[in-house]
Amino acid sequence: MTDCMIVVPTYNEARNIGRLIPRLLEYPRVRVLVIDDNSPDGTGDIVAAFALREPRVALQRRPGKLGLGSAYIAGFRRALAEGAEFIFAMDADFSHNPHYVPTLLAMAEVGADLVIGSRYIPGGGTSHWSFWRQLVSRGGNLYARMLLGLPVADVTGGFRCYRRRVLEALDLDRLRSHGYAFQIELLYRVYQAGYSIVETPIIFPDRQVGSSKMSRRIMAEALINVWRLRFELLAPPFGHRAVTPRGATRAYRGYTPEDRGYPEQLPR
Ligand SMILES: Nc1nc2c(ncn2[C@@H]2O[C@H](COP(=O)(O)OP(=O)(O)OP(=O)(O)O)[C@@H](O)[C@H]2O)c(=O)[nH]1
Ligand SMILES: [Mg+2]
Repeated sequence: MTDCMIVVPTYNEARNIGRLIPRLLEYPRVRVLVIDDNSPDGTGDIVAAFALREPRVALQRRPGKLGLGSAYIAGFRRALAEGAEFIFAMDADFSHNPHYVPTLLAMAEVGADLVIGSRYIPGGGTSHWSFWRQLVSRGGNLYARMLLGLPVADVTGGFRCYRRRVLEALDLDRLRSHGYAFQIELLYRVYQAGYSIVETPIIFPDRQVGSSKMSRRIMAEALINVWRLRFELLAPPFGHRAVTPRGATRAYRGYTPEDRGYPEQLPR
């Protein structure tokens, strides 16, 4: 019974993906879906060769680097369409150790709607990280957690297992973020919708080979989008288009109390 789909987004992971896939296939319940953004280093071709001989491996190629968030959304949609019950998100660079897959799965099976592989609960941690990297990660986590009131220690961690019903219930098209902010935004939506979230400790080593795609832009996006989430400016629940006086259409970013389903006259 292959009811678990592990979605792995890749961009230039040729030196990792060929080792990661066989490692994941050691778990008989697992299927692997790689979302590759036309990596110049040939990652897609390596995955295509696996997919030819192993039905539990699938590749979705996209025309160019379209960002991590949209890669996850594409992967989640396909995992849902293919009937997966447990849908994992995982990096290709071995920072997410395949060793933890059965633990995350077991916790989802006993009832958690979202299981997060967490660096910031007892037993978890990072290794071989520079001081600067630790500061950015811990600071970013604290910032997002406090602003959004999330009762989760690792809000940016990307090693997760979602139960099918969670991803089915959320409107994935409304997610607006691309990098780290994507993990925060999705977590916040899961939390707002009232699903159960649990964390399990993981040790997160720095990538051994290949290069990081983290950039100042990704960090800035996370800083800003947390505020946008806080004030519901990212994707208003009932955002609609309004016609400007000149007749051109523009996206309407704000929303009225009625849009949110409140009575017209709010009690004073
Ligand atoms: N499809 C796709 N995958 C991406 C994109 N950007 C990053 N990835 C993949 O997403 C995963 C996480 O990216 P990393 O570069 O490891 O980012 P990180 O883990 O935050 O940073 P490091 O810890 O420095 O490695 C890796 O598997 C990347 O190959 C993208 O634009 N499209
Ligand atoms: Mg990484």
